Amino acid sequence: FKVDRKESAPIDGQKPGTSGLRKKVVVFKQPNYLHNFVQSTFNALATDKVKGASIVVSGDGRYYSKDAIQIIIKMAAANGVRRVWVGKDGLLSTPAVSAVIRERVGADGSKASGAFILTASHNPGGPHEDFGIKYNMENGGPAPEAITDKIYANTKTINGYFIAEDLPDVDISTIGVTSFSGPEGNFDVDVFDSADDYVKLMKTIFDFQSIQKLLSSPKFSFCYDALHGVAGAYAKRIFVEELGAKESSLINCTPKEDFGGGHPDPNLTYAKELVSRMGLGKSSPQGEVPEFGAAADGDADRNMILGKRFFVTPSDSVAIIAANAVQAIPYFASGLKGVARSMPTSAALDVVAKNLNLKFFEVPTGWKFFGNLMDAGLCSVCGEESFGTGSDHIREKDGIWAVLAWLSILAFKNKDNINGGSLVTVEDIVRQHWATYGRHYYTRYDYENVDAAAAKELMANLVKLQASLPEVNKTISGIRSDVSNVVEADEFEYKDPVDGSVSKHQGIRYLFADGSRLVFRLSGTGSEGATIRLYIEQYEKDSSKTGRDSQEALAPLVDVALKLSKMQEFTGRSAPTVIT
Ligand code: VG1
Ligand code: CO
Repeated sequence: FKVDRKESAPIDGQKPGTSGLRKKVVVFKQPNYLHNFVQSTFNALATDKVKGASIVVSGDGRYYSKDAIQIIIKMAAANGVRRVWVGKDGLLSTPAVSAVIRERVGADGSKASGAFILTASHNPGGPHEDFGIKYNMENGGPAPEAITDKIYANTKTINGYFIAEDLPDVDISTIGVTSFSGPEGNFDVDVFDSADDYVKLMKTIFDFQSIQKLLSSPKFSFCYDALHGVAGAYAKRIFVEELGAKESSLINCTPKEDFGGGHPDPNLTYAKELVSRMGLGKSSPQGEVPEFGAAADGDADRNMILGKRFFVTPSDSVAIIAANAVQAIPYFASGLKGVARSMPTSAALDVVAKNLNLKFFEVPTGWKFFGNLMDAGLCSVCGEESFGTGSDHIREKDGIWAVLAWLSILAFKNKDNINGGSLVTVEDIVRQHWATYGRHYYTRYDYENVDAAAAKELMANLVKLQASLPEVNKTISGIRSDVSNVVEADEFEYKDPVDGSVSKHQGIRYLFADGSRLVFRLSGTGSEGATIRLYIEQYEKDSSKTGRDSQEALAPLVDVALKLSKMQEFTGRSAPTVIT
């Protein structure tokens, strides 16, 4: 092939958000749009991470992925990349990409220096929905802000890109290596099995035999919903082939370009089929309710964990995994290096860290902040309230890992009664945890696609209010007499303890005397308008009061949050789009 240089010019709005660049497919299909972003990324990387390097290109299989992969292959060739690794059919979950970067060794001993991940995660897919792209580094984690800032700056000055236009499209549905020769030597496209490397890694972390025993016990039943995302490509291999679950345990496990028209977000609103099977829906479920249920998002880095008629909040989930990891998961047998959560995530993990005397970190929203801690050996288990849980086995959150972690804990708690005695259930484990550590009642209200200017004003007003806490407390006591006082309020700022970098404006916090918290943030992953997230949390230590309904327990605080922020006045919304 030969290398062509194409003239181009900057296109507005290519600033990567919390997790890469996410826009409508029609935006990505504009001439040069994807090309500009890819070239800007190559230009932001050190030369040796591009020239002669091996890079991974794959994603959750959403609409436009196949076209994008061919474009990126041609641009990689023209930019002097030595090989491109592609998961079969262009499919690799986000955690699998991270695992491939860290673990996979090519036939000739090559290792990947980074990856383009093609996903808009939990956003819907299809011709009128979202596409996305992000770059992950050599450690397997999302590019840090220093790099994403550089990419963005490059998109504002770009005047051309390199592409090998005469390179034929590569068949990515067949495993094998295709070689081409170009002006600077050979260029290979290596199509490989999407699951092999990931499955191998999971087997080094968990005790598959004990999980298999649990899954095959007649007392246990299981349901996994991939919401037609890429998790389906792993669920069949791991849960059915390796661990012996029944095929009928898997629902929506065939990856689809449009996620079957659904919203691939594993929560109580969007994972409808699973929610109803687990006895949590409005109508009564058909047939027996499984003991354990879980779901994933489009790119399989998120997870939702359910018990029989029981929802586990993600904030509780990471705390419970941390509390049980050393006994239940072989990978952690020698102890946890530390634990971390994102700022809006509930403080359930803090209590575990304190009790177990573990290093603890609170970082801004977004997985990229955990990577530095893990690389420095400071953190083993971490999580976010947004259904993200993971560990230092890779540098992304990991949906299937979280399910295997829960199955491991269930297997451990039931190891002596798998044949006789009654099963220790998901609900038992959570209630036991609350009895030991107290409970953090928690809910999140999302206001999606709000007018961007109105959202900004609402946030600015909340910052302004922070100047006078006595005023705020007067307002609050006028709203509810049963809510305690605000003792501190600020905008969250984070100084990375490893590299000293500072991230400002990471969310507005109101901290109450009784440990309750209200947090307001603007989403960084939406593709249209603004999304306001309101996080509400209240701690209950008294074990006789940890069994209340969460929305009921939080009602006074919700009331205060909505009135203090003037949510309806600013946004015109009388109710949130989604409550989790
Ligand atoms: C959201 C979540 C955040 C998560 C991010 C990426 O970001 O709140 O916790 O890390 O999505 O997840 P935001 O800025 O919209 O609140 V994924 O599964 O979209 O890669
Ligand atoms: Co995701």
